[in-house]
Amino acid sequence: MKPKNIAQKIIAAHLIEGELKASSPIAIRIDQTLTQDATGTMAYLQFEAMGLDRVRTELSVSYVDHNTLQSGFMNADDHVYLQSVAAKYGILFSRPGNGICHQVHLERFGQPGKTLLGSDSHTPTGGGIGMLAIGAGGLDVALAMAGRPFHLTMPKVVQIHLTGKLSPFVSAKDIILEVLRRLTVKGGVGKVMEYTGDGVSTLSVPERATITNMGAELGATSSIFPSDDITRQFLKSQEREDQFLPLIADPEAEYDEILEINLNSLEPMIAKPHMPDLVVSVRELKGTPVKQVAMGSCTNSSFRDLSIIASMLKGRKVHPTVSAALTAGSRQVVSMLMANGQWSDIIASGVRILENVCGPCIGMGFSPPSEAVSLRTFNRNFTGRSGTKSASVYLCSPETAVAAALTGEITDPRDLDLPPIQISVPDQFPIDDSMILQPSEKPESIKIIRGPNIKPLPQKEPLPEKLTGEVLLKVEDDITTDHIMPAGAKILPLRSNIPAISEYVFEVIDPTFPQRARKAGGGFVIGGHNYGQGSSREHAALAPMALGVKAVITKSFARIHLANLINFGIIPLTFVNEADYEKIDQGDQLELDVTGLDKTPFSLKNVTQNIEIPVTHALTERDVAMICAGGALSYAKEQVHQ
Ligand code: MIC
Ligand code: SF4
Repeated sequence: MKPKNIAQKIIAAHLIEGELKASSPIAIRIDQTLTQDATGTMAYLQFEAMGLDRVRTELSVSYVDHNTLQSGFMNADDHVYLQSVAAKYGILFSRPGNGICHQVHLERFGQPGKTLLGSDSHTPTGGGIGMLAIGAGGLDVALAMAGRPFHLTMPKVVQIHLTGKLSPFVSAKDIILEVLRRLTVKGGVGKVMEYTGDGVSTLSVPERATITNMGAELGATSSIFPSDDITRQFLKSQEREDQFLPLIADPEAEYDEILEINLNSLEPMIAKPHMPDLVVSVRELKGTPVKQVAMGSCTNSSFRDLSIIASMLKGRKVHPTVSAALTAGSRQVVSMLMANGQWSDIIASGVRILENVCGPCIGMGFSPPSEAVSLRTFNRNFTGRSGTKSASVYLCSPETAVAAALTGEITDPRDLDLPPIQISVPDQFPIDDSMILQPSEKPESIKIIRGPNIKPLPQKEPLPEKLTGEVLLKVEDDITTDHIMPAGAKILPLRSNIPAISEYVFEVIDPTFPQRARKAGGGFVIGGHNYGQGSSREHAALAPMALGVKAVITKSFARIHLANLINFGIIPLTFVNEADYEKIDQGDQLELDVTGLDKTPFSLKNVTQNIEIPVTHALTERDVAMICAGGALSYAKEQVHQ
């Protein structure tokens, strides 16, 4: 048999359709799913619409960690709905405050060799424990819960070969920032990043998870580490050693690309505003005044990270010009730090303690002051995501964040002249799953509770033969879903209410968009490369659909957003000749005959400029069928009952 790398091994063991040929369509069986509250309400409304009485996965977990501000009834309504759905349909429910979905899932449920599909783009955090963990839109996760396979393009596999060992005050975050510096936010599209080499054994599971987490910023389908003795030890410390499975690539396994990183020579790195790939060394920005430091998020909130933070803060105070805050990844992490006394060191330093949730990472509080420089141990720094459009957000390691919190300026943590810190991985973590509720034993007695914030799913008509309308917006490369459908404290509570949330589509770019779209009766959007990168939020497709967006024509798409557009019946097209992007202006009238959607390329007519532009797509037969049916939900309803 042909030798396989780790990604290919897991895919082969779960393959339902297709073959292991890079870039060809495949479908895989999903063992586990996770949802979070900001995407979960939609996912469960869709699951309910499929009419099943129970999930058909090995394990499904519903987390509440994003929408926890609860200023008003909306978030709280969603939580109650999610809790009732979980109880009824056989889903575990991680209560608000228990922790950030990816950290808790790693601690309590992640299993080497399994597949995990999550309605959150940072689901690949699970790759740190050797599972194939993939982010997707809520509808795809709902389908997986219904026992349907997940459809994707067979990824290419990139070998990231790590050699050597990190120096003191250089950490896992610096590794992934270096990968982003080299490969950019488009560098991982259609690929799985697989980590190998002797450097792997120097990294603990949570450090590996920091790297696989932020692989999402490469646009990668997933990232994965081998499952080795360190993985076994981690599972043992979580009282789950029986779930260990060794997993390494076959000796002669082939990779589509290779990247070498020597950990010995790596230094602290930092991503500048407003993209995670604008990475330079921390030394290059030395002395930049810093107003805010935010520590935590699913990238850097493990016991290892917070213990480093506490050790560096011990006996020191946050600089008077800096406001610093921290969110722990889970209650387990907090318990550990309380037990070893480090929690007090953090509090004594003047760092503000926030809830164990996403919080500032998604603009849910702790927004920076106007024009401020904010250093964050997070994974995304897109314009406005922090809640302050004029702020400059930089992404860095916990070590670099503490250095700035102490000095009031960007500082290489090695310049603090602190003695090296050794964090020993605990042999045993305190296990307390009391905030993870088990599903009901009498599901038929559970009534689903729907508060007034939960509005029915919007429907879409089957596709007409001809699409006509105006170009409502023309945007550049690397537009994120935070641009298309912003989050933050004001907008996030509307996630279960599509008519209301639609009012904010493209708010960061052009707040007149919703009104113009409605007035024009819908229309088209033109984009550059990597359109829709970033989060998995299907609201970035659903809300434009509700405003009448018919097709999006770009130079290229990001994976999850492309799938979400198809799921909601918006046609994703790309230019045959990239230069034709210049031949369409905002306001132009377009005409598209879609009778032969399955035959490409076809012609897009720019009526205003009286020219024909060839466009194409990479839709599978199944995708075309879904679009013609008016979206995946109506299509799926037929499928699950077959
Ligand atoms: C994010 O980091 O952008 C989010 C919020 O976690 C999203 C999901 C969402 O928009 O609800 C993601 O990464 O998928
Ligand atoms: Fe939450 Fe931020 Fe992680 Fe998204 S990236 S899951 S908002 S902590």
